[in-house]
Amino acid sequence: MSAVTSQTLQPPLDVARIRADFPILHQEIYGKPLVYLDNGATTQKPQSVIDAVSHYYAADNSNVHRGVHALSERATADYEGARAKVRDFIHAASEREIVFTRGTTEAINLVAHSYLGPRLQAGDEILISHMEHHSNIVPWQLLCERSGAELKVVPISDAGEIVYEEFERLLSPERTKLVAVGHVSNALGTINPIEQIIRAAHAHDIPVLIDGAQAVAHLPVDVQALGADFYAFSGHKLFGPTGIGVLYAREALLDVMPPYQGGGDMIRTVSFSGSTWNELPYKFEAGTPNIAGAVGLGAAIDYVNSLDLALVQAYEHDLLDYATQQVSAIGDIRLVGTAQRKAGILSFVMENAHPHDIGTIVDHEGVAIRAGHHCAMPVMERFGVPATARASLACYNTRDDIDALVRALQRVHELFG
Ligand code: C6P
Repeated sequence: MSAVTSQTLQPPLDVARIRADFPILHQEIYGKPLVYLDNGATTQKPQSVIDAVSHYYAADNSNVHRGVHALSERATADYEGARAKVRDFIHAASEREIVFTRGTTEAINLVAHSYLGPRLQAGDEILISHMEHHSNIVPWQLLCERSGAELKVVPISDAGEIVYEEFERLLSPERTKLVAVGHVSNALGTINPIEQIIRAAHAHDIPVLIDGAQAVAHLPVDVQALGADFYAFSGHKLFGPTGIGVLYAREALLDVMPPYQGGGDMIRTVSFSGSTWNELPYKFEAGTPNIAGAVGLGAAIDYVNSLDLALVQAYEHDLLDYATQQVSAIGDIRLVGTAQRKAGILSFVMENAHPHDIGTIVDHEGVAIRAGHHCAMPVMERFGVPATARASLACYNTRDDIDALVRALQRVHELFG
């Protein structure tokens, strides 16, 4: 009998075809072919997303949920169609659980303001990890300042993994009111054991927010299978436009949360004696929303669905292994973030070159990476560095891209080494 499984029979990712879908990739920077390795900051957009946004403005532009005319009906159908795509993409139970926001940051602030804010008292605790992005730290700090609650931080190991025993120790059945952790760390690439974290928190009825900003373009996400109470992500890191993002929240939670902002569309009735709120999810979408952004996000989800995220994940895993090997072989490089389970992020420092110098020199070789603290200053402090250089992968990157990065880093090594 053949040992070949249906898995091994799957065609590999057709990266040449994927690259052809992204017009921006086909250009030169300083006379060198562009190698885009800054996907953690934002991903590039396929032609289908650019076309969807352009078609929306050229053919359907109008306001949503308001007009009785044909254009408004079309715009509303486009906008709500995008919501249905998001629901299916993350396997939410209902469109009522999909709130459009400006991005991950606003989604987390919405939870801080409308869910946790009204519940938090002095003596309560919010539990996060040491590897969070500032968007999953500062909203909680602001709440703690106002309420007298305390922010508790789970330490991370030298490899950049959550110290799980410490998480269990810090999770207090009496005091912890929310656990908020990233699915994938933007500074280290670590994939956190969120299934285990959610199970442990739920054993004490503690809700969990997952910051999925760095996950959704790289791993399949099923919010119901995970049991996540809140899951936040940004469209622009998922091949969609900037200025649009999603807060997924369980309907039972959204039901009891007060509105985040007041204005048009979030009300049912308004009078000077008091107002009443629209049904879910509109209660949380005050004012004219980013309709074109939602349309673009819907097209981005169609695009990702056409690829198969499980294949993408396997491909990027292989590319990360290759990049890790090749980059570590360069003399004075130290990797920051060496977790067992990682997504396509390679953060590193060089003995003699500041990350900003690394970023500038490789840019002149056509290679775009990010250098800085990556909005994760506590991670930098934990690893004793002011900043790192970071190459972050997407499904359109190739081994040739990694080879170009390595050549550019060798140039840095020659100059500073
Ligand atoms: N990280 C990076 O280069 P917004 O800005 O709202 O779309 O996403 C914020 C955010 C939240 N959580 C994580 C884990 C993130 O990585 C980001 C954005 C970018 O790493 C810009 S700092």
